[in-house]
Amino acid sequence: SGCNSESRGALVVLEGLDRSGKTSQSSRLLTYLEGLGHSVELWRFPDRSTNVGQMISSYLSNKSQLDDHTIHLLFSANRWEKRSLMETKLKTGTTLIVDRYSYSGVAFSSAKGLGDEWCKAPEIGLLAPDLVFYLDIQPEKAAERGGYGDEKYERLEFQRKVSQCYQVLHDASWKIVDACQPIEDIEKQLQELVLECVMACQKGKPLANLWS
Ligand code: NYM
Repeated sequence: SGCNSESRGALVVLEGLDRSGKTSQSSRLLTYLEGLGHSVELWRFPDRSTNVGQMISSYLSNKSQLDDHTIHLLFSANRWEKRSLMETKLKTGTTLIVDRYSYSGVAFSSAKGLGDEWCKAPEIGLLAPDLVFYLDIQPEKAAERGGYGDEKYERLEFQRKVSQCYQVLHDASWKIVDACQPIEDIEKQLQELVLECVMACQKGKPLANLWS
C-alpha cells in the first residue's frame, strides 16, 4: 500500500443529481483511501471559496441574476482557476476525489436549453478524470429524500431535465452505480473501483485532457 513519490494520484469524479448521495460517498472514499495510507484530498465544484465561486454561490442562492451563458462560463472559470493546482497535486502523488466536475457543468446548462457543444467548449483542456462515478437515481426518488433547499435548480421538473442530459453525456467508461442501494453497499462498490483506478495511475496511466 502507501504510495511512492514517483507515481501520480488519480482524478476521481462523482456525478449525479442533487440528493443522489455524492457528498456522503465522496467523504467515505476520502476516509477509505486515507486509511490505506494514500495521499488524498476531497474537492468539490463549485468551489465557493474563490471570487468566482462567490459569484456562483450568490447566483445559486438567488441573490444575483445572471444570463445562462454567463453563469455557465463562471462555473467553467471556477474549474480553470483550479486546474494548475489540480495538476500539481496529481503529479506529486495526491489522489483527488472531486464532488461534481465538467459533466455537471454541461448537464445543468444544457438542461436549460444551451447547446451541448457550446457547453463543452470551455471545458476543453481541463484535466480528464481517470474515473467517473454516476450515482444513478430517479429524479422522483431524489426528491423524496427531501432536503432540496432553496437553491436554483433544486426542483423536480428541472432535475428531470438534468437527468436526461446526463444520459446523453455519459459514455461507456462511466461507472453507473444504483444510488438507491444501502449506503454501505454503494460504498463497497466505489471502494473496489477506486482502488483499481489508483493502482493504474500509480503504474503510469497518463493524465489526459477533456474531452477524451
Ligand atoms: N452546478 C454545478 C452547475 O450548474 N454547473 C456546474 O458546473 C457545477 C459544478 O450547482 N445544483 C450546479 C449543480 C448544483 C449546484 O452544487 C451546486 P452543489 O454540489 O449542491 O454545491
